[in-house]
Amino acid sequence: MTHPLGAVDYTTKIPNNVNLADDQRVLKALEQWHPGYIDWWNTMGPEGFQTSDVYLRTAISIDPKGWAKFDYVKMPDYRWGILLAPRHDDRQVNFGAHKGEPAWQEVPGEYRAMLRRLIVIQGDTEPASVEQQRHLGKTAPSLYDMRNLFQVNVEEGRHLWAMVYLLHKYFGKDGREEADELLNRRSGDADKPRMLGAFNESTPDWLSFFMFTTFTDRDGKMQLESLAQSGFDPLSRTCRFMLTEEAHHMFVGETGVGRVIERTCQAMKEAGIEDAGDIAAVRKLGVIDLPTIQKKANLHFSLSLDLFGSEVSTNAANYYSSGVKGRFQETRIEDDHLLTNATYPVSKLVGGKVKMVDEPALTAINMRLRDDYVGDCSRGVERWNKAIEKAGLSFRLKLPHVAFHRHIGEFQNAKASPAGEVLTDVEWAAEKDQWLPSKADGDFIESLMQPCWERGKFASWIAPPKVGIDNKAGDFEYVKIHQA
Ligand code: BYC
Repeated sequence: MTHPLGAVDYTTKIPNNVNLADDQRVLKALEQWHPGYIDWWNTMGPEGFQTSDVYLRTAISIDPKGWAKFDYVKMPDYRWGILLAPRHDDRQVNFGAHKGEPAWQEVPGEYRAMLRRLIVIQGDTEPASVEQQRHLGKTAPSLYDMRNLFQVNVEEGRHLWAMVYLLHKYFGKDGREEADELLNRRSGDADKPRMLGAFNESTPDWLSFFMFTTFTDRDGKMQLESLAQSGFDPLSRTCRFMLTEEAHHMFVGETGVGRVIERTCQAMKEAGIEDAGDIAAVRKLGVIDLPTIQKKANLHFSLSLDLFGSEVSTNAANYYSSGVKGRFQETRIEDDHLLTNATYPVSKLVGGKVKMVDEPALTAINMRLRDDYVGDCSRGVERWNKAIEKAGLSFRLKLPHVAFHRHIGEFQNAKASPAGEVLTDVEWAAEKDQWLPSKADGDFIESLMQPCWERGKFASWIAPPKVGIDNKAGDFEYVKIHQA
C-alpha cells in the first residue's frame, strides 16, 4: 500500500522537533521520499505481519521521562518521527584541529564529503538489519519475542529516517540521491549489496537474531556514541536521541541469549546432565547446547569486530582530526583531544604471531573504539556466565580472540583459533566446525524454530522473560495476529 502523496499530512504524521512545518524545502523532499520508503517497508519489512496489531512504543518527544508511548499499531502506520536531542548553544567542537570552536550548525564545505559518507554508511545499516530479519516473525518463539523483533525493526526504520533527514536537510541534490540509494541497496544482493560486511550476512534463526542484537547493535551503540561527539551538531543531536532507543535493542539481544542459556541449564539440570559437552543428550531435550551457543557468539562477535574497520586507519585519523567523529565518551577522556604526539597499543600480526605494537594514537582510533566495545561485550558475557554458574555447571562462555575469523584489518589474511593462535590453512579447515556453527548445527537450530504464538506460551528452547514490556502481565497479547 502506498499512501497517495496528497493524503500524507507530514506536520502531524511525522512527529518532529525540527520545525518541519516551517521548512518547506525539506518537507517537500521528505514527502517525495516517503512513498518509496513505505514501498520498501511493505516489500522488505517484516514478512506476513504488516496487518497485525503490534504493541509498540513510539518516540513522540525527547523528554527523558516520557519520550515514548505504547499502543497497538499496524507497522506500516508506525509514526517514524524525526527527533533530535536538545540543542545547547554553547556546545563546541571538542577534539581535533577545530577544538574550542563553536559546534557547526551547517556542514563545513571542506568536510562535506566525509560527513556525507559517514551518514550514508550509518543510514545503510538500518534498513539492512530489517531486511536481514524480515522472515523471523514466522518462527517467533512467543508473542513477547515477536513484538520485540518488530519494535527493533520499526526503530531501525526510524533511524533510517533520522539519517535521511540529515541528507535532505544539509546535503542538497546529492543528499537526495543518496537517500534514494538507501532504499535501493539490499542486504546480501549480489549486484546492490549493503555497504558493510555484517549487514550482508543472513540471520537464519532466533539465536542469530539475539546474537546480532547483542553484538552488532552494540557496534551500533559504539559508532553512534562516536558520531554523537561530532562537531557537526545536527549529527550529534540525532545520534544522541537514537542511543535512547538502541539500549532496548541490546536488551532484547542480551536477555534473549540469557533466556536461551537459562532454559538449556534448566533442562540439563532436570535431566541430570552435568557435561555440557554431551551435545547429543542435551539436544534431545529440545534445547540448544551451550557449545553451539558459544559458536554462534564466536560468529557474531567476529563479524561485528569487522565493523570497526582497520585497526590502523588514516580514514579514522582524518575523521578525528577534522572533528567529525570522536572517541567513545570523548569529553570524559583526560588528554589533549588532539592526539598529535600520543601513541596507542594495537594488536598486530608480527612474524606470524599476534603482538601489541604502539602506533600513533590518531591512526589507532578504530582500535581504541574496538577495545571499548570488547570491554562492553565482556561484561555481557559475564552476565550470561553467572546464570550458568548459578545452575551449577562448570561450562563458561568466552569471547574469542580479536584475531579469530576476521575479514577486515590486521588479521584478515590470517587463520587464528579462538585462543589467538595462528594456524595453517589445513589446521583451520580441520578445526573450524568446532568454532563456528556448522551446517549440522544450523539444521538442528532450524528444527527448533517452530512458531509459538499462544498468549503467555514460550517455545521449548527459551525461558520466559522476568518482566513484561511496559510491565504487562505474562499472558499479555503483544501481537494480535492478522496474517497477510
Ligand atoms: N565492511 O580505514 P578503514 C548500526 C571499508 S552499526 C565493508 O579500514 P574506516 C546498526 C571502509 O568503508 C554502526 N567495508 O575503516 C547495528 C573504507 O572504504 P573506502 C554503523 C568496510 O573507514 C545493528 C575501507 O574499508 N555505523 O548502527 O576507518 C542494526 C578502509 O576503511 C568495513 C557506522 O559504521 C566493513 N566491515 O572505518 C542496525 C559509522 N570496514 O572509504 C544498525 C559510520 C571498513 O576506502 N562508519 N570498510 O571506500 C564509519 O565510521 C566507518 O566507515 C567504519 C570503517 C567504522 C565503518
